[in-house]
Amino acid sequence: MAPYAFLHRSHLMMHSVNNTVISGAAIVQIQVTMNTYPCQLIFGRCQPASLLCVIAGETTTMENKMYQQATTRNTRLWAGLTGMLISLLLISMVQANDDTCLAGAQPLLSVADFSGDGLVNNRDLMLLGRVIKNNRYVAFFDRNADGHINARDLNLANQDLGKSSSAMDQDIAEVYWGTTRYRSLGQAALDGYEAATQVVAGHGRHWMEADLLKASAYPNSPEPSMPEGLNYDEEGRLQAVFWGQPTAYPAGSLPPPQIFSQPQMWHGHDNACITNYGLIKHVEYTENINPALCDLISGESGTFHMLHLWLYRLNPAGAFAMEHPCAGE
Ligand SMILES: [Ca+2]
Ligand SMILES: [Ca+2]
Repeated sequence: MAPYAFLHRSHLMMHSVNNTVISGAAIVQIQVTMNTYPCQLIFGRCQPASLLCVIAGETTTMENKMYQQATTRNTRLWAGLTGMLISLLLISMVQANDDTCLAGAQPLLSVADFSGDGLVNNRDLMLLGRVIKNNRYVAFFDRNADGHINARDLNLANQDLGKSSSAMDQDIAEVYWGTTRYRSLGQAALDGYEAATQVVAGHGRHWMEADLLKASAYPNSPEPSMPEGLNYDEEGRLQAVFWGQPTAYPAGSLPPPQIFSQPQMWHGHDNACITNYGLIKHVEYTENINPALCDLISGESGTFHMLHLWLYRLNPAGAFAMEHPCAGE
Protein backbone atom coordinates (compact mmCIF):
# COMPACT_ATOMS: atom_id res chain seq x y z
CA MET A 1 0.00 0.00 0.00
CA ALA A 2 1.29 3.40 -0.91
CA PRO A 3 -1.02 6.01 0.57
CA TYR A 4 -0.73 9.56 -0.64
CA ALA A 5 -1.85 12.75 0.96
CA PHE A 6 -3.06 15.77 -0.98
CA LEU A 7 -2.85 19.26 0.40
CA HIS A 8 -5.24 21.51 -1.44
CA ARG A 9 -5.12 25.33 -1.52
CA SER A 10 -8.76 25.48 -0.53
CA HIS A 11 -7.90 23.91 2.79
CA LEU A 12 -4.97 25.29 4.67
CA MET A 13 -2.18 27.40 3.30
CA MET A 14 0.49 25.89 5.47
CA HIS A 15 1.13 22.48 6.85
CA SER A 16 3.90 20.98 8.81
CA VAL A 17 4.91 17.69 7.37
CA ASN A 18 7.77 15.73 8.76
CA ASN A 19 8.85 18.96 10.44
CA THR A 20 9.12 20.65 7.06
CA VAL A 21 6.89 23.64 6.51
CA ILE A 22 5.06 23.50 3.21
CA SER A 23 3.23 26.49 1.90
CA GLY A 24 1.85 27.54 -1.42
CA ALA A 25 -1.19 27.73 -3.61
CA ALA A 26 -0.68 24.65 -5.73
CA ILE A 27 -1.98 21.19 -5.07
CA VAL A 28 0.84 19.34 -3.49
CA GLN A 29 1.20 15.61 -3.48
CA ILE A 30 3.22 14.13 -0.70
CA GLN A 31 3.99 10.52 -0.08
CA VAL A 32 3.77 9.63 3.55
CA THR A 33 4.37 6.51 5.51
CA MET A 34 1.22 6.03 7.47
CA ASN A 35 2.95 4.26 10.30
CA THR A 36 5.33 7.12 10.85
CA TYR A 37 3.11 10.11 10.08
CA PRO A 38 -0.51 9.25 10.80
CA CYS A 39 -2.98 11.30 8.87
CA GLN A 40 -4.89 13.50 11.28
CA LEU A 41 -7.96 15.49 10.41
CA ILE A 42 -7.43 18.88 11.96
CA PHE A 43 -9.28 21.83 10.54
CA GLY A 44 -8.20 25.34 11.10
CA ARG A 45 -4.82 24.73 12.65
CA CYS A 46 -1.55 23.16 11.68
CA GLN A 47 0.29 20.84 13.93
CA PRO A 48 3.62 19.13 13.45
CA ALA A 49 3.34 15.98 11.41
CA SER A 50 -0.37 16.53 10.78
CA LEU A 51 -2.08 16.60 7.41
CA LEU A 52 -5.44 17.57 6.04
CA CYS A 53 -5.61 14.73 3.64
CA VAL A 54 -7.41 12.62 1.14
CA ILE A 55 -6.12 9.11 1.03
CA ALA A 56 -5.68 7.67 -2.42
CA GLY A 57 -5.41 4.03 -3.29
CA GLU A 58 -6.05 1.31 -0.78
CA THR A 59 -7.45 2.75 2.41
CA THR A 60 -8.63 1.52 5.72
CA THR A 61 -12.11 2.02 7.16
CA MET A 62 -10.75 4.66 9.50
CA GLU A 63 -9.16 6.51 6.63
CA ASN A 64 -12.43 6.42 4.66
CA LYS A 65 -14.26 7.78 7.68
CA MET A 66 -11.72 10.57 7.98
CA TYR A 67 -12.13 11.39 4.30
CA GLN A 68 -15.91 11.54 4.63
CA GLN A 69 -15.59 13.77 7.67
CA ALA A 70 -13.21 15.99 5.79
CA THR A 71 -15.58 16.22 2.83
CA THR A 72 -18.61 16.93 5.00
CA ARG A 73 -16.85 19.53 7.11
CA ASN A 74 -15.27 21.11 4.08
CA THR A 75 -18.67 21.33 2.39
CA ARG A 76 -20.12 22.93 5.53
CA LEU A 77 -17.21 25.34 5.67
CA TRP A 78 -17.69 26.45 2.08
CA ALA A 79 -21.46 26.57 2.52
CA GLY A 80 -20.93 28.83 5.50
CA LEU A 81 -18.53 31.08 3.63
CA THR A 82 -20.86 31.21 0.64
CA GLY A 83 -23.73 32.11 2.95
CA MET A 84 -21.69 34.91 4.47
CA LEU A 85 -20.80 36.28 1.05
CA ILE A 86 -24.44 36.17 -0.04
CA SER A 87 -25.44 37.93 3.18
CA LEU A 88 -22.85 40.65 2.61
CA LEU A 89 -24.08 41.04 -0.96
CA LEU A 90 -27.67 41.33 0.23
CA ILE A 91 -26.66 43.88 2.86
CA SER A 92 -24.90 45.85 0.14
CA MET A 93 -27.99 45.70 -2.04
CA VAL A 94 -30.17 46.71 0.88
CA GLN A 95 -27.90 49.70 1.50
CA ALA A 96 -28.60 50.76 -2.06
CA ASN A 97 -32.30 50.11 -2.06
CA ASP A 98 -33.86 50.24 1.38
CA ASP A 99 -33.65 53.97 2.02
CA THR A 100 -37.29 54.99 2.07
CA CYS A 101 -36.34 58.45 3.27
CA LEU A 102 -35.26 60.01 -0.01
CA ALA A 103 -38.37 61.94 -1.06
CA GLY A 104 -37.29 65.50 -1.71
CA ALA A 105 -33.56 64.76 -1.42
CA GLN A 106 -31.26 66.54 -3.85
CA PRO A 107 -27.94 65.43 -5.35
CA LEU A 108 -24.96 66.59 -3.34
CA LEU A 109 -23.31 68.30 -6.31
CA SER A 110 -24.92 70.79 -8.69
CA VAL A 111 -22.86 69.36 -11.58
CA ALA A 112 -20.92 66.10 -11.89
CA ASP A 113 -17.49 67.43 -10.97
CA PHE A 114 -16.67 64.45 -8.77
CA SER A 115 -12.95 65.13 -8.85
CA GLY A 116 -13.52 68.66 -7.56
CA ASP A 117 -11.12 70.28 -10.01
CA GLY A 118 -13.69 72.83 -11.19
CA LEU A 119 -14.70 71.21 -14.47
CA VAL A 120 -16.80 68.23 -15.55
CA ASN A 121 -14.73 66.10 -17.91
CA ASN A 122 -14.08 62.50 -18.84
CA ARG A 123 -12.16 61.95 -15.63
CA ASP A 124 -15.39 62.51 -13.70
CA LEU A 125 -17.27 60.06 -15.91
CA MET A 126 -14.55 57.50 -15.26
CA LEU A 127 -14.89 57.99 -11.49
CA LEU A 128 -18.63 57.43 -11.72
CA GLY A 129 -18.15 54.48 -14.08
CA ARG A 130 -15.91 52.82 -11.52
CA VAL A 131 -18.62 53.08 -8.85
CA ILE A 132 -21.22 51.64 -11.25
CA LYS A 133 -18.88 48.80 -12.16
CA ASN A 134 -18.30 47.99 -8.48
CA ASN A 135 -22.07 47.90 -7.96
CA ARG A 136 -21.81 49.92 -4.76
CA TYR A 137 -24.10 52.69 -3.70
CA VAL A 138 -22.26 55.90 -2.90
CA ALA A 139 -24.53 58.90 -2.31
CA PHE A 140 -21.88 61.35 -3.57
CA PHE A 141 -22.29 59.91 -7.10
CA ASP A 142 -26.10 59.69 -7.09
CA ARG A 143 -26.94 62.32 -9.70
CA ASN A 144 -30.72 61.87 -9.56
CA ALA A 145 -30.94 61.16 -5.81
CA ASP A 146 -32.93 57.98 -6.29
CA GLY A 147 -30.89 55.72 -4.06
CA HIS A 148 -29.25 53.84 -6.93
CA ILE A 149 -26.06 54.26 -8.90
CA ASN A 150 -26.55 53.18 -12.48
CA ALA A 151 -26.58 54.23 -16.14
CA ARG A 152 -29.11 56.97 -15.43
CA ASP A 153 -26.55 58.73 -13.29
CA LEU A 154 -23.95 58.27 -16.01
CA ASN A 155 -26.31 59.79 -18.57
CA LEU A 156 -26.93 62.80 -16.35
CA ALA A 157 -23.22 63.23 -15.69
CA ASN A 158 -22.55 63.03 -19.41
CA GLN A 159 -24.91 65.97 -19.93
CA ASP A 160 -22.71 68.03 -17.58
CA LEU A 161 -19.55 67.58 -19.67
CA GLY A 162 -17.74 70.90 -20.09
CA LYS A 163 -19.61 72.64 -17.25
CA SER A 164 -17.80 74.43 -14.45
CA SER A 165 -18.59 73.51 -10.87
CA SER A 166 -19.38 75.88 -8.02
CA ALA A 167 -17.02 76.57 -5.14
CA MET A 168 -19.46 74.64 -2.95
CA ASP A 169 -19.28 71.60 -5.26
CA GLN A 170 -15.52 71.70 -5.00
CA ASP A 171 -15.68 71.99 -1.20
CA ILE A 172 -17.97 68.96 -0.98
CA ALA A 173 -15.73 66.96 -3.31
CA GLU A 174 -12.74 67.81 -1.14
CA VAL A 175 -14.57 66.50 1.92
CA TYR A 176 -15.63 63.36 0.08
CA TRP A 177 -12.11 62.45 -1.01
CA GLY A 178 -10.81 63.30 2.45
CA THR A 179 -13.28 61.04 4.25
CA THR A 180 -14.38 58.26 1.88
CA ARG A 181 -12.08 55.82 3.68
CA TYR A 182 -14.27 56.25 6.76
CA ARG A 183 -17.04 54.28 5.14
CA SER A 184 -15.05 51.68 7.03
CA LEU A 185 -15.74 52.18 10.72
CA GLY A 186 -12.65 50.12 11.44
CA GLN A 187 -10.53 52.63 9.55
CA ALA A 188 -12.11 55.48 11.48
CA ALA A 189 -11.27 53.75 14.75
CA LEU A 190 -7.69 53.20 13.57
CA ASP A 191 -7.45 56.91 12.80
CA GLY A 192 -8.51 57.85 16.31
CA TYR A 193 -12.27 58.36 16.08
CA GLU A 194 -14.10 57.16 19.19
CA ALA A 195 -17.74 56.70 20.11
CA ALA A 196 -18.92 60.01 21.59
CA THR A 197 -22.68 59.47 21.89
CA GLN A 198 -25.31 56.81 22.07
CA VAL A 199 -27.48 56.41 18.95
CA VAL A 200 -29.39 59.69 18.81
CA ALA A 201 -32.63 60.27 16.89
CA GLY A 202 -31.89 62.42 13.84
CA HIS A 203 -28.17 61.75 14.05
CA GLY A 204 -27.22 58.11 14.62
CA ARG A 205 -24.09 57.62 16.70
CA HIS A 206 -21.45 60.34 16.75
CA TRP A 207 -17.80 59.31 16.60
CA MET A 208 -15.27 62.00 17.40
CA GLU A 209 -11.55 62.56 17.03
CA ALA A 210 -10.53 64.31 20.24
CA ASP A 211 -7.24 65.74 18.98
CA LEU A 212 -8.90 67.30 15.95
CA LEU A 213 -11.60 68.79 18.17
CA LYS A 214 -9.01 70.21 20.54
CA ALA A 215 -7.05 71.73 17.64
CA SER A 216 -10.16 73.40 16.22
CA ALA A 217 -11.05 75.23 19.48
CA TYR A 218 -11.90 78.92 19.17
CA PRO A 219 -10.32 81.06 17.79
CA ASN A 220 -8.95 78.28 15.56
CA SER A 221 -11.14 76.77 12.89
CA PRO A 222 -11.87 73.21 11.69
CA GLU A 223 -10.14 71.87 8.61
CA PRO A 224 -12.79 71.07 5.95
CA SER A 225 -11.20 67.87 4.69
CA MET A 226 -10.59 66.60 8.24
CA PRO A 227 -13.93 66.71 10.06
CA GLU A 228 -13.82 66.28 13.82
CA GLY A 229 -16.63 63.77 13.75
CA LEU A 230 -18.48 61.06 11.84
CA ASN A 231 -22.08 59.83 12.11
CA TYR A 232 -22.76 56.13 11.72
CA ASP A 233 -26.02 54.24 11.92
CA GLU A 234 -26.50 51.31 14.26
CA GLU A 235 -25.10 48.93 11.64
CA GLY A 236 -21.90 50.96 11.37
CA ARG A 237 -22.72 52.54 8.00
CA LEU A 238 -21.35 56.02 7.57
CA GLN A 239 -24.05 58.64 7.04
CA ALA A 240 -22.56 62.06 7.70
CA VAL A 241 -19.47 63.93 8.76
CA PHE A 242 -19.42 66.85 11.15
CA TRP A 243 -17.12 69.64 12.20
CA GLY A 244 -16.92 70.90 15.73
CA GLN A 245 -15.40 73.96 17.32
CA PRO A 246 -15.16 74.15 21.12
CA THR A 247 -16.21 77.64 22.06
CA ALA A 248 -17.35 79.81 24.95
CA TYR A 249 -20.61 79.22 26.82
CA PRO A 250 -23.21 79.85 25.55
CA ALA A 251 -22.37 78.82 21.99
CA GLY A 252 -24.46 81.69 20.64
CA SER A 253 -22.16 84.24 22.29
CA LEU A 254 -19.57 83.81 19.56
CA PRO A 255 -20.15 83.35 15.81
CA PRO A 256 -19.49 79.90 14.35
CA PRO A 257 -16.50 79.44 12.04
CA GLN A 258 -16.96 79.68 8.27
CA ILE A 259 -15.16 76.82 6.63
CA PHE A 260 -17.01 76.80 3.31
CA SER A 261 -17.70 79.26 0.57
CA GLN A 262 -21.24 79.93 1.78
CA PRO A 263 -22.85 80.24 5.24
CA GLN A 264 -23.99 76.87 6.50
CA MET A 265 -26.28 75.49 9.14
CA TRP A 266 -24.07 75.59 12.20
CA HIS A 267 -25.78 74.94 15.51
CA GLY A 268 -24.61 75.14 19.08
CA HIS A 269 -24.41 72.58 21.90
CA ASP A 270 -24.24 74.13 25.36
CA ASN A 271 -22.64 72.41 28.34
CA ALA A 272 -22.44 69.01 26.74
CA CYS A 273 -21.44 66.13 29.01
CA ILE A 274 -20.12 62.81 27.72
CA THR A 275 -19.67 59.90 30.09
CA ASN A 276 -17.85 56.67 29.21
CA TYR A 277 -16.35 58.38 26.19
CA GLY A 278 -15.10 55.84 23.66
CA LEU A 279 -16.99 52.90 25.16
CA ILE A 280 -19.47 52.13 22.43
CA LYS A 281 -21.89 50.18 24.63
CA HIS A 282 -21.81 52.61 27.54
CA VAL A 283 -21.08 56.07 26.17
CA GLU A 284 -23.79 58.60 26.99
CA TYR A 285 -24.22 62.15 25.81
CA THR A 286 -26.33 64.79 27.54
CA GLU A 287 -26.24 68.58 27.45
CA ASN A 288 -27.13 71.58 29.55
CA ILE A 289 -25.30 69.93 32.43
CA ASN A 290 -23.26 72.10 34.78
CA PRO A 291 -19.60 71.33 33.97
CA ALA A 292 -18.85 70.85 37.69
CA LEU A 293 -21.57 68.23 37.89
CA CYS A 294 -20.28 66.58 34.71
CA ASP A 295 -16.84 66.45 36.30
CA LEU A 296 -18.29 64.77 39.37
CA ILE A 297 -19.45 61.85 37.23
CA SER A 298 -16.12 61.73 35.36
CA GLY A 299 -17.65 63.13 32.19
CA GLU A 300 -16.08 65.19 29.43
CA SER A 301 -17.74 68.58 29.23
CA GLY A 302 -17.76 71.36 26.68
CA THR A 303 -19.69 73.86 24.62
CA PHE A 304 -19.21 73.85 20.87
CA HIS A 305 -20.46 74.76 17.45
CA MET A 306 -21.32 71.89 15.11
CA LEU A 307 -21.96 71.51 11.41
CA HIS A 308 -23.12 68.32 9.71
CA LEU A 309 -22.74 67.31 6.08
CA TRP A 310 -24.92 64.36 5.09
CA LEU A 311 -22.39 63.19 2.56
CA TYR A 312 -22.99 59.45 2.78
CA ARG A 313 -26.77 59.39 3.17
CA LEU A 314 -28.81 61.89 1.20
CA ASN A 315 -30.90 64.06 3.49
CA PRO A 316 -34.31 65.40 2.34
CA ALA A 317 -33.85 68.20 4.88
CA GLY A 318 -30.71 69.38 3.13
CA ALA A 319 -27.07 68.34 2.85
CA PHE A 320 -26.05 70.56 5.81
CA ALA A 321 -29.16 70.03 7.92
CA MET A 322 -28.75 69.64 11.66
CA GLU A 323 -30.68 66.36 11.62
CA HIS A 324 -31.75 63.64 9.20
CA PRO A 325 -35.47 62.81 9.48
CA CYS A 326 -34.76 59.07 9.42
CA ALA A 327 -31.37 58.77 11.13
CA GLY A 328 -31.17 56.98 14.44
CA GLU A 329 -34.48 55.14 13.98
CA1 LIG B 1 -13.67 67.24 -12.58
CA1 LIG C 1 -29.15 57.47 -9.12
